[in-house]
Amino acid sequence: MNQSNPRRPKRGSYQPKPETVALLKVSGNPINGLGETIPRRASAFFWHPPDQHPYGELQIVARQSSRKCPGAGAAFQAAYNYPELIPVADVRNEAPAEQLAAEATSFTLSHQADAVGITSMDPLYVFEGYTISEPWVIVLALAHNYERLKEVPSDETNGVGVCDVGDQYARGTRASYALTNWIRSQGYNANPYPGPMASALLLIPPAIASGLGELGKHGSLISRQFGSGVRLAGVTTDMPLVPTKPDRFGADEFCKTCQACTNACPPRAISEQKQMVRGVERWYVDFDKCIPYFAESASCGICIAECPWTRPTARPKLLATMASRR
Ligand code: B12
Ligand code: SF4
Ligand code: SF4
Repeated sequence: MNQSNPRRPKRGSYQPKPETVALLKVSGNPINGLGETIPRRASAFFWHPPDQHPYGELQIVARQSSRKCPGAGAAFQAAYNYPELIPVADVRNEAPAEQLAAEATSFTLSHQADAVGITSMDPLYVFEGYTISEPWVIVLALAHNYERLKEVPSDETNGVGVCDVGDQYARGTRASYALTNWIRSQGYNANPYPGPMASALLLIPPAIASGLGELGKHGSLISRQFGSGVRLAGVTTDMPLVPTKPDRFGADEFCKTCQACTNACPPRAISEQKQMVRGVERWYVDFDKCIPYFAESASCGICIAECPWTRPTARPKLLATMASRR
């Protein structure tokens, strides 16, 4: 744990405020399908419209706690500054799928995204109650600035970490809207899913399928290029494309013995063992333990900042170690 960061509670000392606990009216773990053995779509809850799930008031508290940090209001305002979408052009670019995939990738990388993956749509990527008709998902990765991210959690005295979160969401908004409009200009339908709200598309599963990284013990994606310090955005489309391959570089294996995030998480929300969730055995974060601290501490983010893969100086050594073990 980063003991020099005065905003982080010492291990084991965090207790949620009674008014926060009072807003956690039902457990989120059954909603997430913890213990369920049959695959199903994820239920829409946090970061969906606050009147449509049991944590609406807690969501408002979480938003307020991040917006009171210096600079965060403007940073998130930029993330919600959605550009206008153009209509789909009448004339189609009839190039082969390989060429269209290469052009879409190069367009995205030259419009603020740091990495791109492509995968075919799976109904399990779409939240229950939503519909997406396009057969392809393009996932965009937006890297955090490590020096800024490691300042989390933020509060009224220091908003550096949460501002970097807002800034990367804003890049995701600009990049995903630019790509959507480019695809539409080529005569194909496309829709952007940039966040910060959850919207219809679950982002980590298509990101893993398209090779942007592996799932870490802390429940976030770990990328070979950026570690855990990375935001995601999506674009769905009916433009013919070619999928990119999954990337296994040893992150899942490394998590089996590393405890950096479990030790750093103030409410001890990160499970040591994989668990069965909606029919898949995988790493899982206890929602009920995470959410009070998340809501009180400007969206926390300690787990992704403390993950050794996120440190630019550590990443090459970890990659080499894991490659030598395979
Ligand atoms: C709701 C939400 C939250 C909620 C609830 C999360 C939860 N797990 O219950 C709260 C507010 C607690 C939260 C916290 C955080 N979040 Co959040 N969150 C989302 C959001 C909007 C929807 C995800 C969701 O509904 N999860 C609920 C269910 C589905 O969770 P789950 O079953 O445990 O599955 C999780 C993973 O295992 C994976 N997953 C889901 N299905 C499957 C299937 C398979 C086979 C696998 C391998 C993985 C997998 O995705 C889920 C991510 O929560 C996504 C954006 C999006 N549209 O996807 C961002 C997102 C997942 N969050 C993100 C981040 C970074 C965080 C935080 C670190 C906060 C921060 N400051 O950035 C913490 C991490 C703590 C945690 N618990 O995960 C990033 C992750 C980026 C990355 N590197 O992977 C995302 C993608 C936002 C973005 N646009 O970049 N988050
Ligand atoms: S975001 Fe949640 S899981 Fe991650 S360190 Fe904070 S409280 Fe723990
Ligand atoms: S901190 Fe360690 S255990 Fe946690 S996700 Fe990163 S590598 Fe895995």
